[in-house]
Amino acid sequence: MPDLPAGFLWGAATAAYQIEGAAGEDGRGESIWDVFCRRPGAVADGSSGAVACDSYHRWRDDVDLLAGLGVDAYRFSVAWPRIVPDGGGPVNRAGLDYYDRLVDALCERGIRPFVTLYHWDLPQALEDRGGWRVRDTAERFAAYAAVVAGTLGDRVEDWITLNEPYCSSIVGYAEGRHAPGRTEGHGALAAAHHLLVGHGLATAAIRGAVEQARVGITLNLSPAVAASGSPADRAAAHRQNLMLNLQFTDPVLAGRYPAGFEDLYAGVSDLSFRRDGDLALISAPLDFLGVNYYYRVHVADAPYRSSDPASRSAYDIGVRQLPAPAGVRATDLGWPVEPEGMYDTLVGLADRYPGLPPIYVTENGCAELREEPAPDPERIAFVADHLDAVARAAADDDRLDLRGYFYWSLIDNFEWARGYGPRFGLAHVDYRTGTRTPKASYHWLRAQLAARRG
Ligand code: IFM
Repeated sequence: MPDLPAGFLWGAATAAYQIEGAAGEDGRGESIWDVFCRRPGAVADGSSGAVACDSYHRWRDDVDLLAGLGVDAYRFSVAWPRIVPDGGGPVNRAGLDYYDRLVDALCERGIRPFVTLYHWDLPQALEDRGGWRVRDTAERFAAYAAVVAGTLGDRVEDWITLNEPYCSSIVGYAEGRHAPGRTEGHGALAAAHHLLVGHGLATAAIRGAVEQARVGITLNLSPAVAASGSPADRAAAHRQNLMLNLQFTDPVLAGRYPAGFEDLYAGVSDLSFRRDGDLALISAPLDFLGVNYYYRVHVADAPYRSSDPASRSAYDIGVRQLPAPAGVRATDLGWPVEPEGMYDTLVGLADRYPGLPPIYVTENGCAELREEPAPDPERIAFVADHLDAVARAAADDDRLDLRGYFYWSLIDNFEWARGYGPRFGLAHVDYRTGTRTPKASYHWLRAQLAARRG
C-alpha cells in the first residue's frame, strides 16, 4: 500500500438504482430509469434495476461485506422516488425507514456513511413536468434533500448532493444513452445548469438541517487527450474538456462558466436559463469535492453530426472518441487504464482552482465481463496503480488535501445502459440467487486494510 496522507479514509461505493431492486415496494414511485429501461434497445441485455442485487432486502449482507472488508466508510445513494414518490408531494415514511435502518447498522459497525442524494433516479413525475430542463426540479431537489438530511442528519455528517451531473445532463438529455434518453441541445444545457442550481440549493438546505454537515458534490472527470498535435485535434480535445469537465468544475469551484463555453454552443442555445445569482449559489464553498476518475478520453477532430447548430445536440461538438491507444491496456469495457490520468486530474484541479477544497476520490474501479466468480488480478493491479497515482499526487503537490478513496463498487450491479454484463464489484453477485461472493480483490483489499490498521 503506498504512503497515503495520515487519516486517509477507505471506502466502497454503490448507488440505489444499481443495487436496491424492490422497485415497486413500500410506496416507491417510478423513476426515469424504470421508464427508460422499458424502451426497446435502451439497455444492452434488456434488463432493468427492478430486482438488481435486491439490496433493499439484503442490505444486511452488504453491511457484513463492508465490515468484513474493514473499510472506514460506505458511500451509497438515496432513491428520491422512495422518499418523495412523485418528486414534490408527500413524503413516504417507509422509504426513509429503509435508509434509517441502513445508517443505524453502519454506525453500529463503525462505518461512516457518505450519503449521495442524487445518483440519477429522478422521479418520473418530475420528468413529465420538464425534468432537469426546468428550474422547478432544482427546487424540488432541495426540498427532498432537506427531508433526508432532517431524518438522517443526526448520524450522517457527509453529504454528496449530486453524482456526476455530466451523466445526468449530457448523457441523459444530449447523448440519449441514459435516462431520459433524449438528444437535445438547449434542453441538455439547461439540465446541466439546473442540476448545479439544485446542488447549490440542496447544499444550503442540508446545512440548514444539519449543523455539523459536510457537503460536497461528485464530478466525473476525464482529461481529454488529443490524438495528435494538430491544431484541429487539439481544439477537439479542448471542446471535449469544456463539455465534460470544465462545464461543471468552473461553476462549482470558480463561480464562472469557462471561457469558450458560449462559443462552443453558439446557435445551439441562448443559455437563457441562467439567472443572476446562480453562479454565487452554485459556487458556495464546499466542504469537499468528490472526484470520480476512471479513464482519460482520447479524441480527434470530427465533422459535426448536424450541420445546423439549432438542431444540434449538446453532445455533438465535432469530436470523435478513440479507443485506447496502442500499448495502453484497456478494461473489458475498452476503457484505457491510465493511472497517470488520475494524477493529472488531481494536480490539474490544484493548478486551476486556488483554495481547492479537500478531495475524496468517490469512485474508481474496473469492470470485467466474466459471469462466474473468478480471480480478478486485473482489478487488484488497477486499484494498486491508481492508489499509487493518488499517493504521488498527494506527495508532489501540497495544495492537494486528499482525504480518501472509495472503490466502485462494493458489489457487482446494474451497470445502466450496459445492463448486468459488466461487473465492477469487489464481491460477485449471482443475480439468480442474490448470493454475494467476495472476489480475490476483496481479500486483497481486506489484507491491505488490516495491515494498515495493524
Ligand atoms: O456504475 C457507474 C456509476 O453509477 C457512476 N460512475 C461510473 C460507474 C461505472 O460506469
